[in-house]
Amino acid sequence: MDEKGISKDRVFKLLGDYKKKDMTHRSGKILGSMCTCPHEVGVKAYSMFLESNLGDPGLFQGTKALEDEVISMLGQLLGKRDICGHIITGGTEANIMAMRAARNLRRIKNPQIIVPRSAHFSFKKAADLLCMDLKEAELDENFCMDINSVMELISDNTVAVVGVAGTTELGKIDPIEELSEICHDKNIFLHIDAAFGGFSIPFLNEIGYDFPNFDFSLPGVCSITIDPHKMGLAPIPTGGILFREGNYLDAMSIETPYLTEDRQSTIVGTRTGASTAATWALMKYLGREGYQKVAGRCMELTYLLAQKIEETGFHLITEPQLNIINFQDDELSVWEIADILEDKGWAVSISSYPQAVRIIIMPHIKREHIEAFVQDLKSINRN
Ligand code: 0PR
Repeated sequence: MDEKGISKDRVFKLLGDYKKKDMTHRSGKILGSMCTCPHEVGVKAYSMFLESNLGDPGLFQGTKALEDEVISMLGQLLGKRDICGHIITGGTEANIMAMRAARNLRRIKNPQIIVPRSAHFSFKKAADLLCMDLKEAELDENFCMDINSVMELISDNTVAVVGVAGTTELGKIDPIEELSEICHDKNIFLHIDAAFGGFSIPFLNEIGYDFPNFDFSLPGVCSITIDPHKMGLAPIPTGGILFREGNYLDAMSIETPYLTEDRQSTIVGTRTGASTAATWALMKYLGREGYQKVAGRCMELTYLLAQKIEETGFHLITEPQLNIINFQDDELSVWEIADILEDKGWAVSISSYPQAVRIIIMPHIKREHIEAFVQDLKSINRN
Protein backbone atom coordinates (compact mmCIF):
# COMPACT_ATOMS: atom_id res chain seq x y z
CA MET A 1 0.00 0.00 0.00
CA ASP A 2 1.29 3.48 -0.83
CA GLU A 3 1.72 6.26 1.71
CA LYS A 4 -0.77 8.57 0.03
CA GLY A 5 -4.16 7.64 -1.39
CA ILE A 6 -5.24 8.24 -4.97
CA SER A 7 -8.35 10.01 -6.25
CA LYS A 8 -11.74 8.29 -6.29
CA ASP A 9 -11.87 8.69 -10.08
CA ARG A 10 -8.56 6.92 -10.43
CA VAL A 11 -9.64 4.11 -8.09
CA PHE A 12 -12.77 3.43 -10.12
CA LYS A 13 -10.99 3.76 -13.44
CA LEU A 14 -8.49 1.12 -12.30
CA LEU A 15 -11.25 -1.13 -10.98
CA GLY A 16 -13.02 -0.79 -14.32
CA ASP A 17 -9.89 -2.00 -16.09
CA TYR A 18 -9.81 -5.11 -13.92
CA LYS A 19 -13.53 -5.71 -14.35
CA LYS A 20 -13.15 -5.66 -18.15
CA LYS A 21 -11.09 -8.84 -17.81
CA ASP A 22 -14.01 -10.64 -16.09
CA MET A 23 -16.63 -12.54 -18.05
CA THR A 24 -20.21 -11.47 -17.41
CA HIS A 25 -23.34 -13.58 -17.24
CA ARG A 26 -25.19 -10.92 -19.20
CA SER A 27 -23.18 -11.84 -22.32
CA GLY A 28 -24.80 -15.29 -22.36
CA LYS A 29 -21.37 -16.79 -23.02
CA ILE A 30 -21.03 -18.45 -19.62
CA LEU A 31 -22.75 -21.79 -20.11
CA GLY A 32 -21.05 -23.92 -17.48
CA SER A 33 -21.86 -22.07 -14.26
CA MET A 34 -24.62 -22.37 -11.69
CA CYS A 35 -24.52 -18.65 -10.99
CA THR A 36 -26.58 -16.08 -12.84
CA CYS A 37 -27.15 -12.33 -13.15
CA PRO A 38 -28.56 -11.27 -9.81
CA HIS A 39 -32.05 -9.77 -10.19
CA GLU A 40 -32.12 -5.96 -9.83
CA VAL A 41 -34.60 -6.14 -6.94
CA GLY A 42 -32.23 -8.41 -5.03
CA VAL A 43 -29.30 -6.13 -5.79
CA LYS A 44 -31.15 -3.06 -4.48
CA ALA A 45 -32.23 -4.87 -1.32
CA TYR A 46 -28.69 -6.20 -0.84
CA SER A 47 -27.17 -2.73 -1.06
CA MET A 48 -29.67 -1.39 1.52
CA PHE A 49 -28.40 -3.83 4.17
CA LEU A 50 -24.63 -3.69 3.68
CA GLU A 51 -23.87 -2.86 7.31
CA SER A 52 -26.27 -5.36 8.82
CA ASN A 53 -24.55 -8.20 10.72
CA LEU A 54 -26.68 -11.22 11.57
CA GLY A 55 -23.81 -12.45 13.72
CA ASP A 56 -25.04 -9.95 16.32
CA PRO A 57 -28.77 -10.03 15.64
CA GLY A 58 -29.87 -7.96 18.64
CA LEU A 59 -28.37 -4.92 16.92
CA PHE A 60 -30.17 -5.63 13.67
CA GLN A 61 -33.59 -6.76 14.79
CA GLY A 62 -35.22 -5.75 11.52
CA THR A 63 -32.84 -7.95 9.55
CA LYS A 64 -33.34 -10.79 12.06
CA ALA A 65 -37.12 -10.51 11.50
CA LEU A 66 -36.48 -10.68 7.74
CA GLU A 67 -34.40 -13.83 8.22
CA ASP A 68 -37.17 -15.46 10.27
CA GLU A 69 -39.66 -14.62 7.51
CA VAL A 70 -37.38 -15.94 4.76
CA ILE A 71 -36.84 -19.21 6.62
CA SER A 72 -40.57 -19.57 7.13
CA MET A 73 -41.28 -18.82 3.42
CA LEU A 74 -38.65 -21.39 2.42
CA GLY A 75 -40.20 -23.89 4.83
CA GLN A 76 -43.62 -23.29 3.31
CA LEU A 77 -42.11 -23.90 -0.13
CA LEU A 78 -40.50 -27.11 1.11
CA GLY A 79 -43.34 -28.80 2.94
CA LYS A 80 -43.18 -27.45 6.54
CA ARG A 81 -43.71 -23.87 7.61
CA ASP A 82 -42.37 -24.09 11.17
CA ILE A 83 -38.77 -24.98 10.50
CA CYS A 84 -35.47 -23.46 11.64
CA GLY A 85 -32.46 -22.34 9.70
CA HIS A 86 -30.26 -19.56 8.47
CA ILE A 87 -29.31 -17.63 5.37
CA ILE A 88 -25.59 -18.21 4.95
CA THR A 89 -22.84 -18.07 2.34
CA GLY A 90 -23.87 -20.92 0.06
CA GLY A 91 -24.26 -24.64 -0.43
CA THR A 92 -20.87 -25.52 0.99
CA GLU A 93 -21.52 -23.89 4.34
CA ALA A 94 -25.05 -25.32 4.39
CA ASN A 95 -23.82 -28.86 3.77
CA ILE A 96 -21.10 -28.51 6.41
CA MET A 97 -23.67 -27.28 8.93
CA ALA A 98 -26.00 -30.19 8.20
CA MET A 99 -23.19 -32.73 8.61
CA ARG A 100 -22.05 -31.04 11.81
CA ALA A 101 -25.55 -31.22 13.28
CA ALA A 102 -25.86 -34.90 12.34
CA ARG A 103 -22.48 -35.74 13.84
CA ASN A 104 -23.06 -33.82 17.07
CA LEU A 105 -26.46 -35.39 17.66
CA ARG A 106 -24.90 -38.84 17.75
CA ARG A 107 -21.43 -38.14 19.17
CA ILE A 108 -20.11 -41.62 18.38
CA LYS A 109 -16.59 -42.83 17.63
CA ASN A 110 -15.69 -43.13 13.92
CA PRO A 111 -18.77 -41.39 12.47
CA GLN A 112 -19.53 -42.03 8.81
CA ILE A 113 -21.64 -40.26 6.23
CA ILE A 114 -23.03 -41.81 3.06
CA VAL A 115 -23.32 -39.61 -0.02
CA PRO A 116 -24.00 -40.50 -3.65
CA ARG A 117 -20.97 -40.64 -5.90
CA SER A 118 -22.50 -37.60 -7.62
CA ALA A 119 -22.51 -35.45 -4.45
CA HIS A 120 -20.91 -32.01 -4.52
CA PHE A 121 -17.32 -31.88 -3.28
CA SER A 122 -18.42 -29.80 -0.29
CA PHE A 123 -19.21 -33.10 1.48
CA LYS A 124 -15.54 -34.05 1.19
CA LYS A 125 -14.67 -30.77 2.88
CA ALA A 126 -17.28 -31.49 5.56
CA ALA A 127 -15.93 -34.99 6.19
CA ASP A 128 -12.40 -33.64 6.45
CA LEU A 129 -13.29 -30.75 8.76
CA LEU A 130 -15.51 -32.86 10.98
CA CYS A 131 -13.22 -35.91 11.04
CA MET A 132 -15.81 -38.21 9.53
CA ASP A 133 -15.47 -41.04 7.06
CA LEU A 134 -17.18 -40.42 3.72
CA LYS A 135 -18.66 -43.42 1.93
CA GLU A 136 -19.81 -43.02 -1.66
CA ALA A 137 -22.88 -44.93 -2.80
CA GLU A 138 -22.95 -46.08 -6.42
CA LEU A 139 -25.31 -44.61 -8.99
CA ASP A 140 -27.99 -46.51 -10.91
CA GLU A 141 -28.35 -46.55 -14.71
CA ASN A 142 -29.99 -43.09 -14.58
CA PHE A 143 -27.07 -41.64 -12.58
CA CYS A 144 -29.19 -41.40 -9.40
CA MET A 145 -28.17 -42.78 -6.00
CA ASP A 146 -28.52 -46.56 -5.98
CA ILE A 147 -30.63 -47.62 -3.01
CA ASN A 148 -29.07 -51.11 -2.80
CA SER A 149 -25.66 -49.55 -2.56
CA VAL A 150 -26.89 -47.27 0.26
CA MET A 151 -28.29 -50.29 2.14
CA GLU A 152 -24.94 -52.08 1.82
CA LEU A 153 -23.05 -49.08 3.18
CA ILE A 154 -25.28 -48.31 6.17
CA SER A 155 -23.66 -49.41 9.44
CA ASP A 156 -23.87 -48.59 13.15
CA ASN A 157 -21.43 -45.76 12.43
CA THR A 158 -23.64 -44.03 9.87
CA VAL A 159 -24.59 -40.65 11.28
CA ALA A 160 -26.05 -39.20 8.07
CA VAL A 161 -27.21 -40.13 4.61
CA VAL A 162 -27.28 -37.46 1.91
CA GLY A 163 -29.58 -37.35 -1.12
CA VAL A 164 -29.27 -34.71 -3.83
CA ALA A 165 -32.15 -32.89 -5.53
CA GLY A 166 -30.38 -31.57 -8.60
CA THR A 167 -26.87 -32.99 -8.80
CA THR A 168 -24.08 -30.59 -9.65
CA GLU A 169 -22.90 -32.35 -12.78
CA LEU A 170 -26.04 -33.88 -14.29
CA GLY A 171 -28.96 -32.19 -12.52
CA LYS A 172 -30.38 -35.54 -11.36
CA ILE A 173 -32.75 -36.06 -8.46
CA ASP A 174 -31.96 -38.99 -6.14
CA PRO A 175 -34.75 -41.38 -4.98
CA ILE A 176 -35.48 -39.29 -1.91
CA GLU A 177 -38.82 -40.90 -1.00
CA GLU A 178 -37.02 -44.26 -0.62
CA LEU A 179 -34.15 -42.66 1.27
CA SER A 180 -36.65 -41.05 3.62
CA GLU A 181 -38.32 -44.39 4.37
CA ILE A 182 -35.02 -46.12 5.03
CA CYS A 183 -33.61 -43.34 7.22
CA HIS A 184 -36.86 -42.87 9.14
CA ASP A 185 -36.99 -46.61 9.84
CA LYS A 186 -33.39 -46.79 10.95
CA ASN A 187 -33.40 -43.45 12.75
CA ILE A 188 -30.59 -42.03 10.61
CA PHE A 189 -30.27 -38.31 9.86
CA LEU A 190 -31.22 -37.63 6.22
CA HIS A 191 -29.94 -34.45 4.60
CA ILE A 192 -31.12 -33.29 1.17
CA ASP A 193 -28.79 -31.14 -0.89
CA ALA A 194 -31.22 -29.08 -2.96
CA ALA A 195 -28.74 -26.24 -3.44
CA PHE A 196 -29.51 -26.28 -7.15
CA GLY A 197 -32.99 -27.85 -7.39
CA GLY A 198 -34.60 -26.25 -4.34
CA PHE A 199 -35.58 -23.07 -6.13
CA SER A 200 -36.90 -24.85 -9.22
CA ILE A 201 -38.41 -28.29 -8.46
CA PRO A 202 -41.34 -26.99 -6.33
CA PHE A 203 -42.19 -24.33 -8.92
CA LEU A 204 -41.91 -26.76 -11.83
CA ASN A 205 -44.31 -29.10 -10.04
CA GLU A 206 -46.76 -26.22 -9.75
CA ILE A 207 -46.76 -25.77 -13.54
CA GLY A 208 -47.34 -29.40 -14.44
CA TYR A 209 -44.02 -31.20 -14.01
CA ASP A 210 -44.15 -34.35 -11.94
CA PHE A 211 -41.08 -34.61 -9.75
CA PRO A 212 -41.43 -36.81 -6.67
CA ASN A 213 -41.37 -35.31 -3.18
CA PHE A 214 -37.95 -34.41 -1.88
CA ASP A 215 -38.70 -32.10 1.02
CA PHE A 216 -39.96 -31.90 4.63
CA SER A 217 -43.27 -33.47 3.56
CA LEU A 218 -41.27 -36.72 3.81
CA PRO A 219 -40.92 -37.68 7.49
CA GLY A 220 -37.31 -38.85 7.18
CA VAL A 221 -35.93 -35.55 5.83
CA CYS A 222 -34.10 -33.74 8.65
CA SER A 223 -32.40 -30.89 6.80
CA ILE A 224 -32.28 -29.24 3.37
CA THR A 225 -29.73 -27.06 1.61
CA ILE A 226 -31.33 -24.53 -0.76
CA ASP A 227 -29.32 -21.79 -2.41
CA PRO A 228 -30.99 -18.51 -3.31
CA HIS A 229 -27.82 -17.55 -5.22
CA LYS A 230 -28.37 -20.31 -7.77
CA MET A 231 -31.90 -20.60 -9.22
CA GLY A 232 -33.23 -18.06 -6.67
CA LEU A 233 -31.64 -15.11 -8.55
CA ALA A 234 -30.08 -13.62 -5.40
CA PRO A 235 -26.65 -11.96 -5.44
CA ILE A 236 -23.76 -14.13 -4.21
CA PRO A 237 -23.10 -15.16 -1.48
CA THR A 238 -26.57 -16.39 -0.49
CA GLY A 239 -27.16 -19.94 0.69
CA GLY A 240 -29.81 -21.48 2.89
CA ILE A 241 -29.78 -24.25 5.48
CA LEU A 242 -33.08 -25.49 6.87
CA PHE A 243 -33.65 -27.92 9.75
CA ARG A 244 -36.86 -29.73 10.60
CA GLU A 245 -36.48 -28.89 14.31
CA GLY A 246 -34.60 -26.48 16.54
CA ASN A 247 -32.68 -29.23 18.34
CA TYR A 248 -30.57 -29.77 15.20
CA LEU A 249 -29.33 -26.18 15.44
CA ASP A 250 -28.91 -26.53 19.22
CA ALA A 251 -26.71 -29.59 18.69
CA MET A 252 -24.00 -27.34 17.26
CA SER A 253 -24.59 -24.08 19.12
CA ILE A 254 -21.68 -22.41 20.81
CA GLU A 255 -21.89 -19.97 23.69
CA THR A 256 -21.25 -16.40 22.56
CA PRO A 257 -20.28 -14.17 25.46
CA TYR A 258 -20.79 -10.38 25.03
CA LEU A 259 -22.98 -10.65 21.90
CA THR A 260 -26.68 -9.84 21.74
CA GLU A 261 -27.50 -13.54 21.36
CA ASP A 262 -26.38 -16.18 23.87
CA ARG A 263 -25.56 -18.95 21.45
CA GLN A 264 -24.65 -19.24 17.77
CA SER A 265 -24.96 -22.25 15.45
CA THR A 266 -23.62 -20.87 12.18
CA ILE A 267 -20.01 -21.47 11.15
CA VAL A 268 -19.24 -17.87 10.31
CA GLY A 269 -19.51 -15.27 13.05
CA THR A 270 -20.01 -11.96 11.30
CA ARG A 271 -22.69 -12.78 8.76
CA THR A 272 -24.11 -10.38 6.21
CA GLY A 273 -27.79 -9.49 6.49
CA ALA A 274 -27.69 -8.26 2.89
CA SER A 275 -28.17 -11.79 1.50
CA THR A 276 -31.23 -12.23 3.69
CA ALA A 277 -32.71 -8.88 2.59
CA ALA A 278 -32.13 -9.78 -1.06
CA THR A 279 -33.81 -13.19 -0.70
CA TRP A 280 -36.76 -11.69 1.17
CA ALA A 281 -37.19 -8.98 -1.48
CA LEU A 282 -37.02 -11.45 -4.37
CA MET A 283 -39.45 -13.93 -2.84
CA LYS A 284 -41.92 -11.12 -2.13
CA TYR A 285 -41.44 -9.41 -5.50
CA LEU A 286 -41.48 -12.44 -7.79
CA GLY A 287 -43.94 -14.56 -5.84
CA ARG A 288 -44.54 -18.16 -6.83
CA GLU A 289 -45.68 -17.03 -10.29
CA GLY A 290 -42.42 -15.23 -10.96
CA TYR A 291 -40.29 -18.22 -9.99
CA GLN A 292 -42.56 -20.58 -11.95
CA LYS A 293 -41.84 -18.53 -15.07
CA VAL A 294 -38.09 -18.48 -14.43
CA ALA A 295 -37.83 -22.23 -13.81
CA GLY A 296 -40.25 -23.10 -16.64
CA ARG A 297 -38.35 -20.98 -19.17
CA CYS A 298 -35.03 -22.57 -18.20
CA MET A 299 -36.53 -26.01 -18.79
CA GLU A 300 -38.00 -25.06 -22.17
CA LEU A 301 -34.65 -23.72 -23.33
CA THR A 302 -32.95 -26.84 -21.95
CA TYR A 303 -35.20 -29.11 -24.04
CA LEU A 304 -34.66 -26.89 -27.08
CA LEU A 305 -30.87 -26.98 -26.78
CA ALA A 306 -30.83 -30.72 -26.00
CA GLN A 307 -32.78 -31.37 -29.18
CA LYS A 308 -30.50 -29.13 -31.27
CA ILE A 309 -27.40 -30.80 -29.83
CA GLU A 310 -28.69 -34.19 -30.93
CA GLU A 311 -29.66 -32.86 -34.36
CA THR A 312 -26.11 -31.58 -34.73
CA GLY A 313 -24.81 -35.13 -34.26
CA PHE A 314 -23.59 -35.06 -30.67
CA HIS A 315 -24.88 -37.52 -28.05
CA LEU A 316 -26.64 -36.66 -24.84
CA ILE A 317 -25.26 -38.65 -21.91
CA THR A 318 -28.73 -38.78 -20.38
CA GLU A 319 -32.09 -37.07 -20.78
CA PRO A 320 -31.97 -33.80 -18.82
CA GLN A 321 -34.08 -33.95 -15.67
CA LEU A 322 -33.43 -30.34 -14.64
CA ASN A 323 -31.75 -27.53 -16.59
CA ILE A 324 -28.38 -29.22 -17.16
CA ILE A 325 -27.29 -30.86 -20.43
CA ASN A 326 -24.31 -33.20 -20.85
CA PHE A 327 -23.06 -34.34 -24.23
CA GLN A 328 -20.22 -36.12 -26.00
CA ASP A 329 -19.01 -36.77 -29.51
CA ASP A 330 -17.92 -40.00 -31.23
CA GLU A 331 -14.75 -38.49 -32.58
CA LEU A 332 -13.70 -35.45 -30.60
CA SER A 333 -12.85 -35.66 -26.91
CA VAL A 334 -14.83 -33.45 -24.54
CA TRP A 335 -11.65 -31.40 -24.00
CA GLU A 336 -11.29 -30.79 -27.72
CA ILE A 337 -14.92 -29.69 -27.96
CA ALA A 338 -14.52 -27.38 -24.95
CA ASP A 339 -11.35 -25.87 -26.46
CA ILE A 340 -13.00 -25.19 -29.80
CA LEU A 341 -15.97 -23.60 -28.06
CA GLU A 342 -13.64 -21.55 -25.87
CA ASP A 343 -11.95 -20.16 -28.98
CA LYS A 344 -15.39 -18.98 -30.06
CA GLY A 345 -15.89 -17.26 -26.71
CA TRP A 346 -18.07 -19.86 -24.93
CA ALA A 347 -17.28 -21.02 -21.41
CA VAL A 348 -18.65 -24.54 -20.96
CA SER A 349 -17.60 -26.93 -18.22
CA ILE A 350 -16.76 -30.63 -18.22
CA SER A 351 -18.49 -33.12 -15.98
CA SER A 352 -16.28 -35.76 -14.40
CA TYR A 353 -18.71 -38.68 -14.17
CA PRO A 354 -19.46 -39.45 -16.85
CA GLN A 355 -17.07 -37.18 -18.69
CA ALA A 356 -19.10 -34.85 -20.91
CA VAL A 357 -19.45 -31.25 -22.00
CA ARG A 358 -21.73 -29.74 -19.36
CA ILE A 359 -24.12 -26.87 -20.04
CA ILE A 360 -26.34 -25.25 -17.44
CA ILE A 361 -29.25 -23.21 -18.71
CA MET A 362 -29.45 -20.58 -15.99
CA PRO A 363 -32.06 -17.79 -15.99
CA HIS A 364 -29.84 -15.30 -17.82
CA ILE A 365 -29.61 -17.55 -20.91
CA LYS A 366 -31.87 -16.39 -23.72
CA ARG A 367 -33.06 -18.08 -26.90
CA GLU A 368 -30.68 -15.98 -29.02
CA HIS A 369 -27.71 -17.20 -26.96
CA ILE A 370 -28.78 -20.78 -27.65
CA GLU A 371 -29.17 -20.10 -31.35
CA ALA A 372 -25.70 -18.55 -31.55
CA PHE A 373 -24.24 -21.46 -29.58
CA VAL A 374 -25.88 -24.02 -31.87
CA GLN A 375 -24.45 -22.22 -34.93
CA ASP A 376 -20.97 -22.58 -33.43
CA LEU A 377 -21.59 -26.23 -32.53
CA LYS A 378 -22.61 -26.93 -36.12
CA SER A 379 -19.38 -25.40 -37.38
CA ILE A 380 -17.24 -27.88 -35.44
CA ASN A 381 -15.39 -29.93 -37.98
CA ARG A 382 -15.12 -33.50 -36.77
CA ASN A 383 -12.34 -34.62 -39.18
N1 0PR B 1 -24.47 -28.52 -3.58
C1 0PR B 1 -24.67 -28.60 -4.90
C2 0PR B 1 -25.65 -29.59 -5.44
C3 0PR B 1 -23.96 -27.75 -5.76
O1 0PR B 1 -24.13 -27.85 -7.08
C4 0PR B 1 -23.04 -26.82 -5.20
C5 0PR B 1 -22.25 -25.87 -6.06
C6 0PR B 1 -22.89 -26.78 -3.80
C7 0PR B 1 -23.62 -27.65 -3.03
C8 0PR B 1 -21.94 -25.82 -3.16
O2 0PR B 1 -22.46 -24.54 -3.27
P1 0PR B 1 -21.56 -23.24 -3.12
O3 0PR B 1 -20.61 -23.21 -4.27
O4 0PR B 1 -22.57 -22.15 -3.11
O5 0PR B 1 -20.85 -23.36 -1.82
N2 0PR B 1 -22.41 -25.95 -7.41
C9 0PR B 1 -21.63 -25.22 -8.37
C10 0PR B 1 -20.52 -26.10 -8.93
O6 0PR B 1 -19.66 -26.57 -8.16
C11 0PR B 1 -21.02 -23.95 -7.85
C12 0PR B 1 -20.46 -23.11 -8.94
C13 0PR B 1 -21.17 -22.05 -9.44
C14 0PR B 1 -19.21 -23.39 -9.48
C15 0PR B 1 -20.65 -21.27 -10.47
C16 0PR B 1 -18.71 -22.62 -10.51
C17 0PR B 1 -19.43 -21.57 -11.01
O7 0PR B 1 -18.92 -20.80 -12.04
O8 0PR B 1 -20.53 -26.31 -10.12
